[in-house]
Amino acid sequence: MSTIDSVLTETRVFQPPAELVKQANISGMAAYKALYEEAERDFEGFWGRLARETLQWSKPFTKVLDESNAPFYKWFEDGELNVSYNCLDVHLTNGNADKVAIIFESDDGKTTKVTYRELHARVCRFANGIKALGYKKGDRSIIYMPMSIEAVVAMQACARLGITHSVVFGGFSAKSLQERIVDVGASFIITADEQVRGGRTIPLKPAVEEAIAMGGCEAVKKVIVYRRTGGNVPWVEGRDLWMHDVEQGQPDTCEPVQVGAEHPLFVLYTSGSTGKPKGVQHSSGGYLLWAALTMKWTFDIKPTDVYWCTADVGWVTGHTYITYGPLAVGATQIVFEGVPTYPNAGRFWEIIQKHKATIFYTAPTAIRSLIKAAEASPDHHPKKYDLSSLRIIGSVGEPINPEAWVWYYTNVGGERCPIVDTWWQTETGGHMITPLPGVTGLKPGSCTLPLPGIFAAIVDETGADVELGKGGFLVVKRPWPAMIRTIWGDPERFKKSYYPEELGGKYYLAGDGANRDADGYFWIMGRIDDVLNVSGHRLGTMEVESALVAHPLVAEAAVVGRPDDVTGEAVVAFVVLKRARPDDAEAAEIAKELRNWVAKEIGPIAKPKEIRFGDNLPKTRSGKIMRRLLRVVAKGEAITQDVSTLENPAILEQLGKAL
Ligand code: 7RM
Repeated sequence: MSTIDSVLTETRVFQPPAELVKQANISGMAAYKALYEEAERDFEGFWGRLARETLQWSKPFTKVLDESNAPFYKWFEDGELNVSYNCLDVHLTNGNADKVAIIFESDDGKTTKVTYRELHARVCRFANGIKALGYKKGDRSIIYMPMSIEAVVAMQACARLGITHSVVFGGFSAKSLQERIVDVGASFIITADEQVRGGRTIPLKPAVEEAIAMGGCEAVKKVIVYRRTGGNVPWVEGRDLWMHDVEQGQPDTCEPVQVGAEHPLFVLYTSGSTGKPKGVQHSSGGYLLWAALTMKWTFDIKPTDVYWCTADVGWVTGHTYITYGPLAVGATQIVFEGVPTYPNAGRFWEIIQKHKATIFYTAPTAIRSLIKAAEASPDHHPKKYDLSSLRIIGSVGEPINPEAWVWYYTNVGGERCPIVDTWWQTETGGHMITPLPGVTGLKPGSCTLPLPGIFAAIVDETGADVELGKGGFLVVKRPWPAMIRTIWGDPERFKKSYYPEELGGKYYLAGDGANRDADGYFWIMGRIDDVLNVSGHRLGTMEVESALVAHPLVAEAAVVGRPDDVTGEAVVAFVVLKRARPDDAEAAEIAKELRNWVAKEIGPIAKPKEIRFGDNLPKTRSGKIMRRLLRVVAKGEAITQDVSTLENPAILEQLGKAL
């Protein structure tokens, strides 16, 4: 990641093309400022107006915001709506019925298209089937599926019935899956037999089986399986059902269940600074409002756009910018099953060319890996493809380094597409700080300015504003409709994590360090807590440590992040075994074993890139592990910090050498 100094001396500003400004949904700086000022002048009036204009309410709300039990804010509380109705039914009568909703591009390059009318019918049939099994509003489901039309159908069908879904990324292990099933109290699971990525099949149903066998999942009475490959998978008669059988014979209309605006649409688990992932609970009304609005504002979505977000529905980006936002605004979108490098590193560019995508949204880690790949195989360089359909490109998940930004801007965007570098989090529900394509002059590496209604600021450890140019904690001073409502089952942890007393308990603490330059532009510096960002995925260092110490050989472990050219950060683990420190040959063997162990405990994304063994870990006299020093050691740098508080300074040398 760039240092504060290097980013703040970046002087290039890339202005949006006049053509784009002219037609933009928010056109020009004056229009942006007018909206921002409207929110400042009349906060509730602003949000109330947008909520009425953007969504269809079966029962209108009479009050916009209830702050009486802050930070448990309530938005549009007495209003009622159905999220799936707002994503599907509305398009049956507004001219979008025969418009393509999803262009599905399978791993092996086959295309399947569904219109809004067809998607509506599929969601209704599946929802009717779920209802026939006895599930209803208030129940929770786990969705563990590959990227597919069926995953969107599953999520939308739950939303239609008021069932709170919790999607678990298909790359998470059975153990991670089990923890989420138990924590959210799921009574059924929707999964697939296998997923297909990069020409390989990866089992999903067997992981569900394994998860259930771990115990605590007694509430799960049905497992619904989408048949993706037809591969042989374990089957429990009476409990397991094929998705197509559940849909079979069901009518293709299904009365949407109206829910209060605060009804939990979903719970999505994300890493925090302790070992246990947090179940981030989102609302129905405020969340959907922001999903739809940011599609219009950030992506400037228009009826003729072909939009493509490369995220997986297992992450929040896939929730807001695949399953909900694009459908709420009636967009045509691409859903991609595969990986950026299969069958070759030109896959993304080929898909853009094939479907004439106009908006493309991906992660810096993908861009960085494709830069490397394009250098290695020039045939798959974006310049070899016709990407002239693109008009806006986006970035999400981690800070984008200026070099990658310029490559993306030049080679993918053809120097004509604004890059929307969107800063946001699982907890924020949608974009928070981002350029607007028809408004903002771009500086490579900066997410620029907050959206209208978002009162982002940088404060010191007492909660006081810092001056421009002085780094600090990124906070949001006022609530916003799509914000996290609570941590599922743990309101205390919600308060402590996001509204800490130290900051007066009034501001939302994002957990990122940030800086602002003289133009007021935000520059995100990365996490201030023990959360790593590996390939745009959040990973708690404690989570990986807990996994490591659960291995019978391991006495103690400390995990830190190390900057990495492709993945942004890489996991480095320092491990003390219960037996003597292994010699080199043995170390390689045990390291392999531990990496596989972590993949089994959490998922392959959490595998340490490097494991170093020591007789001990650097600790203070009071026994605290000095991760700050381990970060330096992991980078292979010499320690220049004061180590006088260390109990055992000699250990640093041993860990530094142990490669
Ligand atoms: C959407 C998502 C959130 C964390 C966040 C940041 C980092 C995300 C950007 C970014 C700099 C960006 N949700 N982050 N986007 N940092 N610039 N445009 O990623 O919950 O998984 O992660 O990701 O540290 O706190 S997330």
